[in-house]
Amino acid sequence: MWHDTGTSAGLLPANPSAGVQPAVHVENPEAKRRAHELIHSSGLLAELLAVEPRLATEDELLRVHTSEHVAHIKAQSALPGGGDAGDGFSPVGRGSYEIACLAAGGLIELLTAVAGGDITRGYALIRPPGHHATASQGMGFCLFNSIAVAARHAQEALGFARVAIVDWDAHHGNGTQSIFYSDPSVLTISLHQANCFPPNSGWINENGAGEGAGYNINVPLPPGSGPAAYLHAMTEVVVPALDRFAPDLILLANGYDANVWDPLARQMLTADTYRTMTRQLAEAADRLCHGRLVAGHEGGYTPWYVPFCALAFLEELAGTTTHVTDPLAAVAAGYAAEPLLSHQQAVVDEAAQLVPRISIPVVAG
Ligand code: 3YP
Ligand code: ZN
Repeated sequence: MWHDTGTSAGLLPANPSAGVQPAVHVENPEAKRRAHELIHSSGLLAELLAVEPRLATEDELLRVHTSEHVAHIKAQSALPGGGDAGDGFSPVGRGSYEIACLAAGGLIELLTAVAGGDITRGYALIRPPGHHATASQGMGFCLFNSIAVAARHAQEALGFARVAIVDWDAHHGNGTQSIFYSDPSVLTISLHQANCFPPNSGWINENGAGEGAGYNINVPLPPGSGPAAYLHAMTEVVVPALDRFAPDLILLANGYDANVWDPLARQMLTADTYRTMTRQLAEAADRLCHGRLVAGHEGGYTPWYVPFCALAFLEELAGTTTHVTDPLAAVAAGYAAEPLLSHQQAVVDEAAQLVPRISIPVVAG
């Protein structure tokens, strides 16, 4: 929570002489801190095993990132006023290099606990987010691609051959896609709002290349997609793809910015949708990989609703419930009841046609 994104105007750098008044950056601790406090005050935290994070080492980052990118973040982070990760609106606060290392290292430590058999499922409530960061550039508030660093660590240090990464953040997981685009040993699947962020990224025809052809799937859902569209995508694309791939581990890039009140996307999910999607993933993990399902936090910018989405997610992940129910469910009921519309179904059904391209890959080496 000490990753300092500073005073900006929403997602823009403040610029008083151009009329852009300083305010708080949209990627700030509030939604995450309130999620943690609800997980605590609901009593759920007391039922969980806490895993202490550590800094990811430079060598661990270098499994995914270029040395130039790591050096850039380190240098920006050493400046008294911080700097930027690469695109002009992804602030690197003073000391954010170490905090980004802690985010990636938190996922690594969770995986270590999973590999050691202490736990089968875990959630790293981390920031900064990571799924937009490519090998050589930070963007979209992301410095290092924590979920990608975790996937490589799972393979190279912990002996998991096949890793599936599911990304249901409202924005395209472009960084993760690009890092594993030619690699059939890491299946990447992103559900997102079509053409939201990054612009012109995340189309169905981005399906992997070379040896990795078929091992990247995008489901670019139309703006306005709600529970029906997302659950159709889970049932018709994500779960069948996981079944064909038979991963040794499922990682989840878990953003809550497809929630109905998020300012940075136009989707309509509720806390209950996250609960249902989590159950689907957990059942797949139970069936395919001894229950191993590890999530890292990504986006989600509604401080008064993200906590209820995160609680629903974590209750379901832990296989329990608390006395706290979503107090906004009744308000969202109309949006949530939106039926599957034909233009949403068409996208999902087109993506579903890619699933048979997946088989259990034989990876040399
Ligand atoms: C980055 C600039 C405009 C949208 C924003 C998206 C950040 C995010 O939550 N990515 O998953
Ligand atoms: Zn997002």
